[in-house]
Amino acid sequence: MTRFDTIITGGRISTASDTFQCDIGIREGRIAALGHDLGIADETIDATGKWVLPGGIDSHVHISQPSGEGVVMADDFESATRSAALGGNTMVLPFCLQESGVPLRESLKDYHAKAEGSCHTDVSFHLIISDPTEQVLGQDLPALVHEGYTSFKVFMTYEGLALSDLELLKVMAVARETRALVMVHAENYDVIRYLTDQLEQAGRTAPFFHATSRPVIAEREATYRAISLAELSEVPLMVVHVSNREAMEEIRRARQKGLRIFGETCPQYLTLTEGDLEGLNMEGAKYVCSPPPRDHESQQACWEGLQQGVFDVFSSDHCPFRYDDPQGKLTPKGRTSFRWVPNGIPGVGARLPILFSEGVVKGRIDINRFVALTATNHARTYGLYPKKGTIAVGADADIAIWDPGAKNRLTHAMLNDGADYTPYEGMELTGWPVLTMLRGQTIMRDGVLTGIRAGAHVARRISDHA
Ligand code: DUC
Ligand code: ZN
Ligand code: ZN
Repeated sequence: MTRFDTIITGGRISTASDTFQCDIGIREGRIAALGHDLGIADETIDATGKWVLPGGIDSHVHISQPSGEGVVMADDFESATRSAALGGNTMVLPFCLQESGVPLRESLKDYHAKAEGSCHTDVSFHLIISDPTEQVLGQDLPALVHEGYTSFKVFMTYEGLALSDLELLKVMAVARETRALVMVHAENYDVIRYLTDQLEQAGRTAPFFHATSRPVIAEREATYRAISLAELSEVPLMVVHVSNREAMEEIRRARQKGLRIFGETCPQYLTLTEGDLEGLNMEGAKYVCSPPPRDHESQQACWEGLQQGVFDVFSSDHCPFRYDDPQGKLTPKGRTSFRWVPNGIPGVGARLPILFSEGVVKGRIDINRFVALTATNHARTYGLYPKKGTIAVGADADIAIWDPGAKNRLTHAMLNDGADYTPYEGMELTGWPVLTMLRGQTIMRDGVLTGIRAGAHVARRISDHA
């Protein structure tokens, strides 16, 4: 009988489409067999009473990204992927930011150097296009797509990042030519600038007013505009971090017209509201992210979007800054106005346990939808399927074993990222990943990392949507 490196026995396996009971034989990092009585292996893992799922893929995280003068992101590749592994993930997709005046390839080389040898999970970079020069559009992007960087993020807001409609169209033209997938941060820059100025003039500078300065209208309008530009350009589009019903309706309408428009939402839009930004003193800064968390009705809308398919992917938008730190949320400038509070919150470790508990355990989504939203659809969307994102013979043995009955009160210590808080502190959660396996190697067992840093960069194919 053929020998395996590892056999996982007795677990209940779920993919995006099926649930079944069988053993998994793993050889040389891949799933080599699914069946019963698979024979002998160097190691047997008993998963009786547990769910055996594809390892989570978080296709929207920020790691070691330059964040403005005097501000430092809380995670490097080691700490971010450490938290990811603790939370049942086997892959994350961070961004390589094109910095002003720096050739895109040079930035990419820097990110690779930082990631090399540090990662507990696999990684693959998206590109953020902040300056679509002729060199970038004509030379760099086509070559980089060819080399496996098959998705770009563009921003419609933020100084130094926001692209004009003309620039968005130029990037989309390259996407059409190369079949790359465009991801868009959709908020109307001028609306936000106008409201921010007004609020500051009225002395309304506390973190709470971050939410006031970025209303639903600003997100809905930009979502509509981005979709229109994608329609004109005949390219698929991923609208990331969608926070509310009105923006969702734009995506839904586009989909009904047959356009290839896709949506992503994140834990903060299911669990937080703008009320969280109201904390005493600067406490509200812990929840400053964009788009901001909205209200309970928006949370309900986002759940419907996850159930009904408006959203294809559920990502963390992990963008961590320490709270009690002058290089983080308490940067001196941030105390003068919400305008300067570092924008983003941590979530890479919490994403899966939150969706499992609030979604699967509470009956809002089934386990197959959970797998689709947290792994399979990320793999399909970003050119990784079927190597990643499913449990099938031939796929990488990227697996998370879940104890569906484990009860935990979430603390930052359990997540162990580089920040000093979690916005989800104290949530009562049922279900927790007890083992994470990357390409056949156990990287986390019972909340403890094994120390194997076998994570590698994965070049991606063209998106299934392109
Ligand atoms: N957009 C993101 O995608 N992440 C953090 C901040 C932001 O504006
Ligand atoms: Zn964004
Ligand atoms: Zn983000």
